[in-house]
Amino acid sequence: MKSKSGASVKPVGESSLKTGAQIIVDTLLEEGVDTMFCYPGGVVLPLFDRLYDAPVRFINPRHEQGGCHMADAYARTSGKVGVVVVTSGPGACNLTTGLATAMMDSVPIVALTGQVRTELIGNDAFQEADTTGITRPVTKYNCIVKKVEDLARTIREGFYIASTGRPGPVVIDIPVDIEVAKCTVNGPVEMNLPGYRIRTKGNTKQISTAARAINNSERPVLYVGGGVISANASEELRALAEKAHLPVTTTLLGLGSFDQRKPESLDMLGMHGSAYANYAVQECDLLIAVGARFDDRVTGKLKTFAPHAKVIHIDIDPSSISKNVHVDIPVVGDARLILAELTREVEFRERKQWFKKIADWKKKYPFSYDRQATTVKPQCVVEELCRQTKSEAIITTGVGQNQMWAAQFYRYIKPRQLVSSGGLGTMGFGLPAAIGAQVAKPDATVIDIDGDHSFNMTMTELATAVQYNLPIKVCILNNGYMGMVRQWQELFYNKRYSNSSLSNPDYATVAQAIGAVGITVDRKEDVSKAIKKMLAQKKPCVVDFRIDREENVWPMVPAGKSLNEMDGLDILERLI
Ligand SMILES: Cc1ncc(C[n+]2csc(CCOP(=O)(O)OP(=O)(O)O)c2C)c(N)n1
Ligand SMILES: [Mg+2]
Repeated sequence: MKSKSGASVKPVGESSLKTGAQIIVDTLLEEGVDTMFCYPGGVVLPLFDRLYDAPVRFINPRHEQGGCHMADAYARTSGKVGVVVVTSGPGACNLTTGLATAMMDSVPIVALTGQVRTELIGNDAFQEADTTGITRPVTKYNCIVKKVEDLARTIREGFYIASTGRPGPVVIDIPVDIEVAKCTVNGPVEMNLPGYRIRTKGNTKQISTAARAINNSERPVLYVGGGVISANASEELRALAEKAHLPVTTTLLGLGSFDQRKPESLDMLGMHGSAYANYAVQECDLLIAVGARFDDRVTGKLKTFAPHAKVIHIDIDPSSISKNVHVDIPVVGDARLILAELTREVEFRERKQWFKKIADWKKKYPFSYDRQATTVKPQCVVEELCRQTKSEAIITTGVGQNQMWAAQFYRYIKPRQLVSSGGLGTMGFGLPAAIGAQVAKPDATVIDIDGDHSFNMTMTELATAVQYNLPIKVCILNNGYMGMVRQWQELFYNKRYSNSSLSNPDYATVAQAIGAVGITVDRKEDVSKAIKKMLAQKKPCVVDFRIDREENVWPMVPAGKSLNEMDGLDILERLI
């Protein structure tokens, strides 16, 4: 293997005396890492010096939070582990939001954080922070390396833990003296992690019980989460849904696991899910949950969730089973293997009445909006994006109404196509996520459908996109409000819009100042042309859509209500 400077890189397996920094680089290469998101600082300089010569792509964000979101989106879109390297103290502290985002959405990341010299730890040394203490609740695993001899093994374990079982972020804290200390390294040995056991193959009896329940069911619903995407099980899901003839609804993170153009698709369920998905869940006699965790945004009031249903739950994480909702038939293991086995045992059933009922709900309550309006409607922007990109783009999002419109009005047809912060709901995720996705998929069209205030949080990363010539597209659905907050204030706080609108810059001008293309759209007639122009850009491009300021997201299950108690259905009915 050759480095940037032409020097050959020894595989770590070859026994020789090396510095800690060299061991880190060699172990990363051994793990197949070719791209990293890194921000420097004093205690990681020995490592940065070694990385200078390494055959890896280096992306420098403008803020460590941005770097972590980039690594996260890189992982979500490529299926590989995202790698981020930052300095101690403020660098590591800036990672926490990114780590929590990845933790909540089960995304594999290995974060290497520099630490002050071992002898200074606990002394309030310059740029010292208790990184393992701070990141413990937001990581799947974390540790500090105290001996250079432990370094290679710890990094290998970090990658293994991040990417196996239910994936998640791992932090490895490395004091600077360990980076310069030397030792002899041996090749990888078999992983031995007492207490970390992963069950991949599902229990055969349980699978047969599940198959019987499916065969006997008259009103089944498949409820699919992001776990199906991380398990690369979309093909197996399609096969099961087709063979047994099952309607499929997904969570926000599950979008893309099942082609939304198929007639069996019920689209997204939950607080802002489709009426037909929510009604179907409330009336089903069998709920087959796969790689999903019964989050409160999905279930609404737990007591009345899917009240007539027997529940099958297929998940890699045993702690998810019966956590929120009682499960009748649990199957723990890898969704890909289990779905394939289950498919062998199920039979086709027509379920005419059930599909007729679903078709009626679909007809009565489709996602809709006022198409006659003279203003720029956000839903119209998303629909037009979908039309012009033929449902093929990778979409990232901010958080709020923009995220829900991106979920409702773009049609996702393949896995790893939507990259959105579901569990933590992190505003500011969209732009750095678009950068990470574009790095992973250089030939893809990557579009960040963002909110104005979400974009405000990390817009500095536009400079990163410009520096690395990443032709990402940003569509700001600019309502001049923290729209989702305003919607709640309108509905539940008597329209008292307390601090939910801050002043915004002129985004097109900001984009141009940073070296990107900037476009402003304030007329409905210009939406289509502007999107066409945006899609033709080779440079990063920001389009500021000045949308209808007080548009709301419908339907809505108010917090604490049952899934079938949706507001806004009358509005949807009127707008068809
Ligand atoms: C970091 C962070 N802070 C606060 C919130 C709470 N929050 C959720 S949605 C929202 C408003 C988002 O505004 P904007 O990005 O403009 O999106 P819109 O709803 O207008 O589409 C806020 C403040 C959050 N999700 N994340
Ligand atoms: Mg907004």
